[in-house]
Amino acid sequence: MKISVIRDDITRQEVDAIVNAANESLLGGGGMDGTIHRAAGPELKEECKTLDGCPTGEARVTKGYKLPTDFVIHTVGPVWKGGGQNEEQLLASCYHESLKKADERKLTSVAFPNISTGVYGFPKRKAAEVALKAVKEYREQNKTHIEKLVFVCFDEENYTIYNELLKED
Ligand code: AR6
Repeated sequence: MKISVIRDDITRQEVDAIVNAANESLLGGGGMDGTIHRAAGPELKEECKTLDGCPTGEARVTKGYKLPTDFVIHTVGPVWKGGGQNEEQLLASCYHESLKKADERKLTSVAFPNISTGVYGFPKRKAAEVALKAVKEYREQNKTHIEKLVFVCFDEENYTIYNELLKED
């Protein structure tokens, strides 16, 4: 599993699955979630309605509809409340659970956004450290089908942080 970083819009990624930073209702929202729903078309929301939501730290899978990706893995990141509410463990769980869902379907390429670092307010550097640690742990502990994992950063700050952390690796 090769880990890389790009600066782009996640809805443009031609991978087997993109991960959506959703909320527990799974019925859409603002930020990237809204962009994904607009790009996928209304059928995505129809399928999401059948899922009955998703608890924070877990993940659910739908088809990608009009997106250039076969699947969307919807995961719900924690809202940052200062760090004492299990936020880091819950964020790590989003990455683990999303990778598990991709592996269950034998997918080979997955694009991740910077979960929780927008509206949910998770400090970006800490979130990037948690994300990288989580995916590397997953890679060490599992026999994965995933060959390509790309972190798609939308804002310059996240892109800079991920480049720094990946260089240190
Ligand atoms: N492609 C990739 N990354 C993006 C895009 C995009 N098109 N648009 C924004 N980002 P956020 P959260 C980055 O707020 O913090 C929604 O309303 C953005 O720069 O989308 O997990 C949901 O329904 C930021 O770094 O997600 C939830 O209610 C990152 O994506 C809530 O927001 C995450 O920003 C989830 O909040």
